[in-house]
Amino acid sequence: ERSTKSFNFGAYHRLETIYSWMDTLVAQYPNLVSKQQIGKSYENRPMYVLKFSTGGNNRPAIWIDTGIHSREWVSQATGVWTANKIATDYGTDASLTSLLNTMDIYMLLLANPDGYAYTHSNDRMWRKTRAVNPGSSCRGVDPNRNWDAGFGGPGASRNPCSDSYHGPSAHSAIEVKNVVNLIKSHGNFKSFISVHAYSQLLMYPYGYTCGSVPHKSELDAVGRAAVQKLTSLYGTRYKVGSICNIIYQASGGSIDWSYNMGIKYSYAFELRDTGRYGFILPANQIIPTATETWLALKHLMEYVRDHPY
Ligand code: PAY
Ligand code: ZN
Repeated sequence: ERSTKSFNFGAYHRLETIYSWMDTLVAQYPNLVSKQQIGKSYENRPMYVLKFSTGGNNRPAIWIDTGIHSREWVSQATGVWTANKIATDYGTDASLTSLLNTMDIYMLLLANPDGYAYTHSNDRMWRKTRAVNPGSSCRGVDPNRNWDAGFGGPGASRNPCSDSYHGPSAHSAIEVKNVVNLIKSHGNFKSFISVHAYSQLLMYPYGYTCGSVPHKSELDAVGRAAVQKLTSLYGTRYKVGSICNIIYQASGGSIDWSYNMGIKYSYAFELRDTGRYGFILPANQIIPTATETWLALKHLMEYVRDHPY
């Protein structure tokens, strides 16, 4: 087996390579990291979460998913780097250590495994799942239009051929349903963070309406402080706001669902860049992207740790 030391975090990898790297990480940090299968994808690929935990029983937890849209490769790559960062910094970074002494972190690195495999094998620009849509020759559901939050409303398409096809019903996508089941059965998530690319945004709910969430001022202030940390490293500029207000109206999104489930600290990142390379971000930007994003993630997680509810 390859050791994590020889793994190249500055490259994009295929699903099999990421899955085997996850096993290496678990083997290297058995007292901190474990792997849990949350179900299978439409095409029967296993879906795994990495759980970072120092013990306790169902501690308050932070959720981070990457790669819900398969073509947003810097998202999955940032997830891999971040998982490694959490494992290596535990015990040396005092703040992360204190966080993990009271909370757990769950990471779903490949939230859309079939789509990810397809971006390597057939179509680099594939976004959706690979579900067959009865009555249509077009495949795939947009897994970020399929959540039970304003489902089927504005900013989602009922056309199976659209990249923002919402699917036949909320949580019809097995990949979404698997996450919903885990979050509900766990019941103690305090933060839900979904990582996309690109546009350089840190967003909070809602997407399905431009109306404000009850905690808008807090979410906005925390988001701004997190982005300030991010920008401090290389000057990368981010905007902060609600999905509907800073990108577009989009219904059935994951963080709207998590927020309405009572997970107050629900955020979505849009990582680099602002469109020069877009989804085809050069691999030499993976580590800088992940490193700056980590500063924002850490700020959010520390805030969550220090503001129990
Ligand atoms: O939750 O991030 C969200 C909602 C907004 C994203 C979405 O459409 O689901 C924005 C797009 C994304 O990351 O999927 C932005 C990218 C650049 C796109 O495909 O348009
Ligand atoms: Zn996306």
